[in-house]
Amino acid sequence: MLKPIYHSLMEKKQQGKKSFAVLIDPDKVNDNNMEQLIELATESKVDYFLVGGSLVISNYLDECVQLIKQRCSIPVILFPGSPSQVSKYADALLYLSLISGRNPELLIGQHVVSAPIVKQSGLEIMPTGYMVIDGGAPTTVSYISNATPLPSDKNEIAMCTAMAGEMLGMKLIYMDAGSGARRAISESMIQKVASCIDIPLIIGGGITSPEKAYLNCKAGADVIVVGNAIEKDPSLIKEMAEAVHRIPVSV
Ligand code: 1GP
Repeated sequence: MLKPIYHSLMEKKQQGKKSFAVLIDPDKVNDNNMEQLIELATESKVDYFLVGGSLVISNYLDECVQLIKQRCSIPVILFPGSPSQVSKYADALLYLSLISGRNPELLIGQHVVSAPIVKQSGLEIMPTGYMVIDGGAPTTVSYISNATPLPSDKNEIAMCTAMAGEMLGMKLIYMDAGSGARRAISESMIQKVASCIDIPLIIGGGITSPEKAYLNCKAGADVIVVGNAIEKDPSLIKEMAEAVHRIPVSV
């Protein structure tokens, strides 16, 4: 089966190209601000939309994904916080296993329950080793997951976790300090993890400036995800995308 999004991620990784993804929390948007966001994202050459959240309580997921698909050609990747967040209108789904935690429900339990729905969805499924890194304060993901985040200064644990994830067959590693994290993931941790895996590395959580996005890419991130900062100031999209796309030209 053709896996176009993963293929493009691997191709970009091989070429040293970085991607910028805007995270949309369906609880925090409506048709009006989505239109503006889609326009800005298209102009700024955003690579992906990630849609989802640790706690989605509205019914706006399907509509939100459909609106994006009608208005632009930016691929939509689901980033589900629970098995209920599956929309057949998206392009792909991060099939997340919380490998930094020791909560069996999020390592395999919820996957077993949702497997038939996920399989029937027709979405491109991307097995993803999800690592929550301590971001300096409890975030929704750290609370909801009921799992201890990986300490932010334990680069070796992060490296071994990512390596184990890759050897278990994960196709992506997503290191996340959690939405609105006080402290984003350090470049030294990104660099160490990137140096010991061959699969694409997604970094998110608490990235609020284009400089930080740029430094994360320089350290080895392949995809930068920003949600909160763009919710507060959508005009940041352009600068963030430019900072990420500046690599590899200026390294
Ligand atoms: C959270 O990685 C994402 O899961 C994005 O975080 O909202 O802090 O940008 P922010």
